Amino acid sequence: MNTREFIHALHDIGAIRFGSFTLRSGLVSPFYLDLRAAVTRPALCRAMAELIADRYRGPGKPAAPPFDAVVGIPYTAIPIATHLATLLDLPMVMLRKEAKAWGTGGTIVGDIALGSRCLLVDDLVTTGGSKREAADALRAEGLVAQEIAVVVDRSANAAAELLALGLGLTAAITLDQIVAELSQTGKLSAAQAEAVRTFTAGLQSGSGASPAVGSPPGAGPLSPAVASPSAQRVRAAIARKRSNLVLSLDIDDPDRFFAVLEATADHLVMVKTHADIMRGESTAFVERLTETARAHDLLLFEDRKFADIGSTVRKQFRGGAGRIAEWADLVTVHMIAGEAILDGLFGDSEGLHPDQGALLLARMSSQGNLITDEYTRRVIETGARRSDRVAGYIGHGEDEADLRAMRDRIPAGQLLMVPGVHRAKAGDDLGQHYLDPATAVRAGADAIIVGRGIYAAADPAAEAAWYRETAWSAVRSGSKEAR
Ligand code: S5P
Repeated sequence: MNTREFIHALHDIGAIRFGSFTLRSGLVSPFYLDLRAAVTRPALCRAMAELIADRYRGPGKPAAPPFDAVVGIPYTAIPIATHLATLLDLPMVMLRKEAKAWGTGGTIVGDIALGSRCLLVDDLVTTGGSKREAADALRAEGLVAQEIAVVVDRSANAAAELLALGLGLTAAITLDQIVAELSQTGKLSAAQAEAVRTFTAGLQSGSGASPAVGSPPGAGPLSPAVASPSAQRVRAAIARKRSNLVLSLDIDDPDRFFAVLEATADHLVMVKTHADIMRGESTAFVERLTETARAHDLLLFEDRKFADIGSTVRKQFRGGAGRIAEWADLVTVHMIAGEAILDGLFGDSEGLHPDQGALLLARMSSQGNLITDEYTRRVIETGARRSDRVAGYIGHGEDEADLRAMRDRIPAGQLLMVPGVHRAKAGDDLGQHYLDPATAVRAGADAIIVGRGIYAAADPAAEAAWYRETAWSAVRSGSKEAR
């Protein structure tokens, strides 16, 4: 069952309903979501486990998921976690709601070694609060809460909130996807869809039933939150690897490229390529690249900067020697040709991974570039609407305040990735303008992109370690301030 079929199946059995529902908190919600009826149906229960498992297996993913065990949170998620554990071939344990006062005590049901890295599984995430408690309970048992997987993310901002605590969040589907799919097929009116969006945005700003969910460092109140599966995947990877460093490996010799990548990979969340500069045979390069990415749990980001009409970019993305669609988790896109470029790239999802996404160039680091404030605003406006495939934006600024002002325009749920980062802020002789890594992160960058600062250094591994540590500690201090 694919994502679309799954959404319709949930709707058909009444697991997702629209109307007016009074919640336990007294607040009136325009939708109702309850997966209890879904887990009792074998096909749906299997589909939920498979949709989650797909986030951890398949092309470009590590051969073995980076966990030692799957942990189900009672009650609805237990059957889902059981299926999932079988699919991922991992042991499964359960986390009791209340600690047992008799026998050997404890909250864990099952046999699991101390220090095991756990994937916590639940049916829904709304604010992230109960997930935080579950992670604390696991830690109290001497286990490592590595990541949380849910079937539906109906939150406005739980992923960012959990990430600030070092926890990745992966969702099989988001509320936004449900709304988009049911709207497109006429099962949801435009007014109902708008009511759902307004309601979740209200939860985000703290005006709703739940406690204020809080914003990630730098996310301002100007744009309502959106949900983006590809951004979530990046956030989960950042939490897993404890790194928000992207290496821009603009080296054209394959042997040197892989030597630097192998030496630095464990410090990186992602490697950014310009595959078209690589010498030699592209199939061999891509094979080696995907193998290395799998071995080191790296995401692949092809900085292709698509900029043409929809029909041309579709061919550039899917075909040619590069076959970018087959391996890149993220690609860059210039929106100069208009929104149809996103339809060209992602409109036909056949063969694409559900989490493959785009980063839109909203601002550039090069001096004299022609991007205006109005252009940046419209890029973000479009990207927010298309958050099903837009993970976020490439941005830059003159200084911290300038970059933060841009960050404040980006909806929570999407990413700001900042290139043009170097510890010596000098720039180059071809118009590149640099920010230093801590400044970029303090201003709200979710990840920094560093090229020559690392690969042109005498010791790229040591330099990557420095950039990683500098950017990561800026995240930590930023999230403490935000709380
Ligand atoms: O505005 C931009 C956008 C991008 S994607 N400025 C940039 O520099 N980039 C890319 O980031 C650029 O294409 C290059 O691959 C990298 C910066 O490299 P560095 O060596 O200057 O760090």
